[in-house]
Amino acid sequence: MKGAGECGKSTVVKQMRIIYADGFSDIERLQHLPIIRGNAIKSIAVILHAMNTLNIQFEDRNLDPLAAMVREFQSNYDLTINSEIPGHIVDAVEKIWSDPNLKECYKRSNEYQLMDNAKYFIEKVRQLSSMAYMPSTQDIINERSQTRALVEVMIDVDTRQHRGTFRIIDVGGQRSQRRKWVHAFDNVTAIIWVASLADYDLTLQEDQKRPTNRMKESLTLFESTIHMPIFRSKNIVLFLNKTDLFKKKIKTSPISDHFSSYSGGSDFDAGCQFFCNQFLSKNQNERRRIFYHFTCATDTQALTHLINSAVNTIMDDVLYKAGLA
Ligand SMILES: Nc1nc2c(ncn2[C@@H]2O[C@H](COP(=O)(O)OP(=O)(O)OP(=O)(O)O)[C@@H](O)[C@H]2O)c(=O)[nH]1
Ligand SMILES: [Mg+2]
Repeated sequence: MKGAGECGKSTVVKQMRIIYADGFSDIERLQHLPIIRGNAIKSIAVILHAMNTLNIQFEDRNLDPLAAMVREFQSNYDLTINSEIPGHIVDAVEKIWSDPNLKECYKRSNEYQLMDNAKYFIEKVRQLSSMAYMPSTQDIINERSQTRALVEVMIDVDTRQHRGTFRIIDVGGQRSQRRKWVHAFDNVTAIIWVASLADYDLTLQEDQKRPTNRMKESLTLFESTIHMPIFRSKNIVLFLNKTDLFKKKIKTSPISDHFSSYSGGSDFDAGCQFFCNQFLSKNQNERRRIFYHFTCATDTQALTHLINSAVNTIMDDVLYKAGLA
């Protein structure tokens, strides 16, 4: 699994566990609870911070002290010690979230760094804070937790066409993590490259001083990685991900503002194809094959078919190269 930060690699791996293995045990679900609660609190705190930097004030100025209290709580929130969210913080988050000016600030989230599923977690904050809360599968799929090590997962897959054990290596995509990549990929069968379509109007989190467009960084990273000697002849399965977010944002954030050669307006298919071609055109090795899919990695049902198809492609190729097909 490769791709830039936050594009959805770990989410795809979680989905493979749901599709082919048993998903998550209760013990595992509870281990995710502090992260999930932290996502809710962090999301609202990030929007509050953005209100300051974008110079937006609450419509209801009585919310100012509540906002200060929530930000203070978040800055001391240590998910390794105590992940509970007290009732007065939950009340404050709900009141703040109902302010129309805060919602305006939320809509401008491409101007700052907000996790994709912020709304999902903020709107669930009361449920999440209950003592006996057991995270759902969808909570775990929607959660944001940066990968900071090489994570190896073994999954027995069965697509009806093929059966076998897959060793999947999930890497962190942020800049600081990328030097670890080469060591882990000495002998891989294929690369599953994940890219977020929703990145086209976002800037890179790691690069606050010199804003770099995330999609452009993802394309450059793709080009340089696939031409590294150890990957030069590997086939690639390309997941162009976050189609749900892409579909929404192209209506209000024109692609051509960020990619001047694009002329397809707000048409979803034209946008998808444009970015797909951008990736395909980076490949200099004509004998290498790139199989692409447009995905929404948080939608298990829609992803099942695409993952089956990707796994079949990889297995067909293994058998072909071994002379067995
Ligand atoms: N709405 C939506 N959210 C998605 C989609 N794919 C991933 N996400 C969310 O995007 C966030 C980042 O996903 P991750 O799987 O952690 O990304 P990653 O590529 O592993 O990130 P790093 O580990 O930092 O490299 C998570 O909150 C996911 O739930 C998608 O297709 N749609
Ligand atoms: Mg990850």
